[in-house]
Amino acid sequence: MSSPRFTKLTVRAADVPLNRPVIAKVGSFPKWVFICVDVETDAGVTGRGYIAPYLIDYAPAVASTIRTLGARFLEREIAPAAFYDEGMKAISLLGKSGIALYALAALDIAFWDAQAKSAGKPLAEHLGGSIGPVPAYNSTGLWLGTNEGLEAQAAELVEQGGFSAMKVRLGRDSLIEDLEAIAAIRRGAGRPITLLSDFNQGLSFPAAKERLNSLDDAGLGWFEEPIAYHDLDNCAALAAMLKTPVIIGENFHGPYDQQQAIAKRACDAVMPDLMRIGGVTGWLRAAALAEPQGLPVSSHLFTEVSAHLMRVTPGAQWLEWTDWVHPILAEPFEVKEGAVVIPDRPGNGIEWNETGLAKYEIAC
Ligand code: SMN
Ligand code: MG
Repeated sequence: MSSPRFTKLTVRAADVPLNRPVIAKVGSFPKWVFICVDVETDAGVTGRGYIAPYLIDYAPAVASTIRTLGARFLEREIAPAAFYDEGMKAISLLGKSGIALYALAALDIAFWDAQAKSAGKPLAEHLGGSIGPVPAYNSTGLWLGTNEGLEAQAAELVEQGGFSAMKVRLGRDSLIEDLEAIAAIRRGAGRPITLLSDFNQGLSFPAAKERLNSLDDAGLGWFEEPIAYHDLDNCAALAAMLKTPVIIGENFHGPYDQQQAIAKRACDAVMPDLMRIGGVTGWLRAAALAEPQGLPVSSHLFTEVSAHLMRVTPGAQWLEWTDWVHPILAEPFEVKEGAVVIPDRPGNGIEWNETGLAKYEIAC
């Protein structure tokens, strides 16, 4: 059976309001910008995917790069892994990272969806796995700012899908504030939860040594990105010093960045980001690099496609869950007892809610 032929590319952008605005060391965001890709084929299926490049002002640049890169694959039989390698060569003079890599990832996600759809299988099955529950943590709140209201918010986050895990952003102005935030969340949750923490690179190395040492007995599930992500030597020093696992990875641009972190023993666990790691193909290669080290792998954003990938990832740990894309999805994935349910339909499960997409669409 031949693969479907890629006949038409559509790229759209949407700026979707968030229920709880993001307030983190990397920035504050009342809305989240999505770039949505449709890959039409001659087989009657359309591959879909989205990326989210944070900065709305750059949405046109990202969309234009997707269109330029996508044009080289038009009229060809879809072969995602081969297209990924060819795409990497094509962007190498721009650098195999940043916007060029995001564009490749966006196409790769949609190509895999088209191929899985034409095979009639959910992506997880197409990749050799099975569909089933994916343990997830609620990442839609507990941002920086005042600690007031954290207790009530934690109660809401547990309620929202039976979650037993959530993530707090730490590195507040003082240790006391971090400790108070943790206590408020545990009170609000009302039952034992796994509480993960994210510093979003907000600490200097000396400050991280002090702060993380003081938080090491707080029972947190992990310390995420305590210091600048590229400072692998000092990440390694922190990982060696602390009992709580140190996790990095949302800023790996492609699998080789992850390989460098592994070689430096910079972390105890990794969390590739579907967009920055290079889409489905990039993820699979990163997962293969983590396995021989026995490193747990968690996901960063992009709940739907990451859920499929976690089903074929050795050492899969926590799926990051947000509902940010829901207003533009036809059928958001369900969450039951704190696990994401992968829908039993062909492909990655992403179809657009065209009304929602039209409502939030912006020029790109
Ligand atoms: C994060 C995600 C999205 C916006 C800001 C911060 C965070 C995470 O690093 O890991 O969820
Ligand atoms: Mg993070």
